[in-house]
Amino acid sequence: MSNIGSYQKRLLNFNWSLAEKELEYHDGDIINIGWYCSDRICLQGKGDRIALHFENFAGKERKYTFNDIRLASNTVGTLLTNLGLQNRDRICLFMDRVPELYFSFLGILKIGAVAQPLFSAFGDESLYVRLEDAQTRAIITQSKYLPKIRRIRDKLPFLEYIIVLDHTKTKNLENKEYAFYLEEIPAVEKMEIFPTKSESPSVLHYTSGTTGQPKGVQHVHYSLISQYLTTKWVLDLQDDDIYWCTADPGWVTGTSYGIIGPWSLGITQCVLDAGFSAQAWYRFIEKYKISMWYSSPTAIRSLMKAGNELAMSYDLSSLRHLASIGEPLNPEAVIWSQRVFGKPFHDTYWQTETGSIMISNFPGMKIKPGSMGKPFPGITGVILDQERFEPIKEAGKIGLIAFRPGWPAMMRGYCNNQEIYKKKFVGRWYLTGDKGSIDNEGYFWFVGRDDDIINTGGHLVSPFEVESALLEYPAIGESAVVSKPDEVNMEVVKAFITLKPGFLFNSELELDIMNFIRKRLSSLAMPQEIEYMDKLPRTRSGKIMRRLLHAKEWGEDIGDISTLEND
Ligand code: 6R9
Repeated sequence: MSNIGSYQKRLLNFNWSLAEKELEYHDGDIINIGWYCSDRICLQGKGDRIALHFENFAGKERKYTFNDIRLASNTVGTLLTNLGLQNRDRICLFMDRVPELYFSFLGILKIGAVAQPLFSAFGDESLYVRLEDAQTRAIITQSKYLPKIRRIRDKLPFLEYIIVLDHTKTKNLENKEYAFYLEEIPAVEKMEIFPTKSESPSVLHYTSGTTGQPKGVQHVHYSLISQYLTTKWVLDLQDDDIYWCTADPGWVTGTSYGIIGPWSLGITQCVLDAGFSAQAWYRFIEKYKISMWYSSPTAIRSLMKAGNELAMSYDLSSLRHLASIGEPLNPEAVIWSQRVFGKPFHDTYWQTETGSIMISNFPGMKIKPGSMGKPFPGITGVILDQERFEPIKEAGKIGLIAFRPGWPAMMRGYCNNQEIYKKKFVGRWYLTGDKGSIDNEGYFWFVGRDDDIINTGGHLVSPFEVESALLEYPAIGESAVVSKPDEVNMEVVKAFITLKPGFLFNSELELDIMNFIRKRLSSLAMPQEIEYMDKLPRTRSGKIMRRLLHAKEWGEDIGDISTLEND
């Protein structure tokens, strides 16, 4: 029996107070995610239950009970307080998926500070703009990332603490640097948890914008209400489940459903801190007897590529429920998983901004492969007419995917960017920036984004950011960035460039530019192909016509080009 039972019945008289009741929260109470994910579970008598099975790329294993994570997050919290950090300070987590990342996340929340998780794969520039924008006061990292931080810290006047959490003897510490080795610090049994309230800031996630720099999406502690209930009803986590969310906490999926959801329910989860390989993933499922698996379409397509035989050579019979997030889940992937695992992947749809799952295929619901499913109870989702912003009644007609604001995990603003935040709302609706349609049975179908953002393997990349970085390369005159089709990642980054006089385009230069972007931004933002042009197509008003380049890559009709500049 699934947790949600009947979706239809849950829709009737739905109220979020149901989750509040289960979490014993009353309006106006203290609510602290760090406490809910550790102390409360221990108070329920589950302190000895495994909270985290961890394994790294070298096969090193660790396991931690809920009591262990309670103590470790107390220890980090106390350490931060002793250094002089306090509530509302922004503290960046810049680490691989090591246990210290998870403890620190809870520890930061316990002192009422704001956790700002960033991918450790980010290059100098990507890291710098996010720390600068958030006026981040401290960064928690691993010794291997110190050189990266040292290169940019002089440009970051607000950054007062660089905390290395994996070394006792990091040699030659410099100004503002502190090193600790958690295993050697006496565990802190009791700490005063900061009395955060529902609207106190909790997590700050950066997401790519269409223009300008990435935007910091601010969440609050009350998000727990949505994250708890969606984890229970959509991911269907049950007491004896072993859960694996493959997402990195640098991405919202890795916090909402890779920390907060499962741990607020007291569920055992597994973390594999290693790059993708089909063998390693199947072995991991087999070894830990994973029963609930939350992954992404790109990973699923990569597994499909690795072949059925490989999947069949492992004992994957522990798998009970599968779900997917981040990009369109193609129907073939759903059908394939049914064939190979005996279970379909259940697509879910949401965003950094929404904080929790908005649309999904619920356990027990008829799955239409290719559809995202139906809105979570309490969520009003519509398709709006693109001109009048009125809900479209007609089944199958394409428009903008929008929601009625008011669910607990909705973002509370973009950091330093109230203007762009306001633009996300029209009338009574929050605009997702995605296009889709609803069929005659109320299922939502994704069509595409309503902007230029590139979704490569589930990661959003802003063409603007890549174009700006390209212009910093000495030989490049102009740049335009679009997506191009890709079998596994659905789309990848492609750059068109012109060169300054005196430079010649060849494969050596192309490789050097690629490396330049990988180091400055990240491997995800790195163009997979760079095409040289004498001149970029522009509108009469001088804007680069990305639309034209995009159509060329996707073999689409180029549409109206009447504004294209003539020679
Ligand atoms: C959680 C997360 C959000 C954007 C979203 C949409 C795309 C997410 C999808 C999907 C098709 C799905 N997206 N889920 N597209 N089908 N099931 O992914 O957050 O990184 O902010 O991305 O991803 O375009 O607007 P985020």
